[in-house]
Amino acid sequence: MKTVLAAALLTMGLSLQTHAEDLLIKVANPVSTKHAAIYFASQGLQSEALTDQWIRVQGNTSQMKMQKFLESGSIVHVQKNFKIRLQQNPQLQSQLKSYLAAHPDKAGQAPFAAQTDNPEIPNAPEATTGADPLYSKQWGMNEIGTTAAWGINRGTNKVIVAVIDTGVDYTHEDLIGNMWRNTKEIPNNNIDDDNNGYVDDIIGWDFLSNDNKPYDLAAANLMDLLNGGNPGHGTHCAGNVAAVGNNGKGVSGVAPNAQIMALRFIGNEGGTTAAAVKAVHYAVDNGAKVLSNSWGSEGEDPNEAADNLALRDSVQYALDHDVLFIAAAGNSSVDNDNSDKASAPASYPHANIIAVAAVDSADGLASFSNYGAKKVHIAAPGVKVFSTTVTGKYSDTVIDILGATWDGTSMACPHVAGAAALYWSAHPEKTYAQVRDAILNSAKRIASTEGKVSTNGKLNVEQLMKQP
Ligand SMILES: [Ca+2]
Ligand SMILES: [Ca+2]
Ligand SMILES: [Ca+2]
Repeated sequence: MKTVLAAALLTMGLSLQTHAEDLLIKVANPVSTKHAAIYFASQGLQSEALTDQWIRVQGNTSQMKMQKFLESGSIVHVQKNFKIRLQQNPQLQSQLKSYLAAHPDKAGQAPFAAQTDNPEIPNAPEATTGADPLYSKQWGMNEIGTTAAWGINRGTNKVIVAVIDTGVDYTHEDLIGNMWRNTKEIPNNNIDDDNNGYVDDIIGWDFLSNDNKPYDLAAANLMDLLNGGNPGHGTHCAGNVAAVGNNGKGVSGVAPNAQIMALRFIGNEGGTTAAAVKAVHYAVDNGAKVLSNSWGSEGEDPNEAADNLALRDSVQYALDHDVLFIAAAGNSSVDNDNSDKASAPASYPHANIIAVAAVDSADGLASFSNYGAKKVHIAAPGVKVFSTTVTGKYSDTVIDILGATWDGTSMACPHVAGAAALYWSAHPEKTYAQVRDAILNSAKRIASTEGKVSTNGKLNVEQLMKQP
């Protein structure tokens, strides 16, 4: 054990010199993270328990300081707190680059209507009825057969989908009615009534700012957006999962009656593995059955694929609790089966993952979409996708001044998450494996995905809802 750990420390670049480090450490049972935290505090290190087994340690770690703990044999793994980011929209990035090259004075221009962070969480509104007026703009919904699917079952048995992303505009008129409500928590009393470790968590949590308002705060200027900032990503994803259907407003998600649990962990600077782990655990522990994950890494850090055990453990935690982990396959046109730029967590081997590629309205595999005959499973609409957007709007373009549309495996992933919720609602007795099989077995074969995804096809919700 000692040799393994010494090697682990060397890999981490730790030496006898001190370093400002941000590490994730897995402790062996029965050493609790609480006991580990006491030890780290005694060494002048800041630590935070992420789960029963994972602890984040920050500060001037050194091999000297770690030695005693290491020698006790109570550490299983030491790794970096790897950065995590949104899957970038290639069209948006190239248009922004050209625009800012031609108009350098516009770098500070606001891409979106002004937002104030953390608005109050509105109460769930009275239900309204009526056709969704913008439904016809949702080409993807028609392509995957939602109308026929809803004729079979609209998912009245509410399934919770965690949108683990940049947050959600929970004040949006077409989302607020389907936000998950933590009924075990009394709002605004500063007490953790349900004792889940989070005070006044009503609709989810913000793991980036550590507050109870997972609001989708978008990039404040064009330069931030060019540098990978948030285009209001989570709000767009949430709409395709579960915008309220038949409420006379806007659009509809694939699962028009599902509940959206908003978990924010990515901001304009990206996110971290530690926050992702906490978000996944929160989702699983608080009742989500489906996790929608339009994020990941794509080979930025060569050590990550082998070394990010903390993230892999969190996907396993979801699996162990019968929860599906839907993941965007990635937007760098690579083969996830073979490339060292394969996207993670989409390419992890866990049996509860469905990795999703993107297709356009003509059934073409999107040029940016990652693929993989083994590690990518199904395609879904992911080009020029219409949905809810921040500041209460709806659109298929990201910002008004540029033509870039909402493109990405990020947009494809929530369609599959919504489909999982819809089917699971109709068949609450099924296991994650059965729901996953039903989704994959009902895929519609299309030429562009032959040999590119394991099902050779795209999401077909009508056929899915006909599955026994
Ligand atoms: Ca409370
Ligand atoms: Ca917040
Ligand atoms: Ca609607």
